[in-house]
Amino acid sequence: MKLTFFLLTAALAFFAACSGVSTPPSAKTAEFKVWGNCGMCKKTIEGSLKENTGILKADWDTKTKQMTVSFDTLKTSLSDIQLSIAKAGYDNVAFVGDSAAYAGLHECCQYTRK
Ligand SMILES: [Cu+2]
Repeated sequence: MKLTFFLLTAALAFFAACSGVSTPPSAKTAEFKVWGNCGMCKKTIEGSLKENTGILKADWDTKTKQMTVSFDTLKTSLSDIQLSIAKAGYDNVAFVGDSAAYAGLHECCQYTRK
């Protein structure tokens, strides 16, 4: 009886710990290149996704220029994400950055375009 109770409690605790993580089953993580220079670029690139409610996590590496993004595939798509970044003026593997937005970037952020 005691053992059953213990097992049940353990199982419940385990389940609670798992469901506590808010990663939906439809979540997906993708990695792609975004051209940029510095920490300010990082803010702009990651900030361009702020209004996208499907984004779970977004991180752009200033050194490797790799964008790692976790998103809910039911709410957004990889090309939606890449398009938002391009609209902020940043070239990426899928889209060429918006020229007007690029021209408005800080001098140090005007990365060398391909
Ligand atoms: Cu910059």
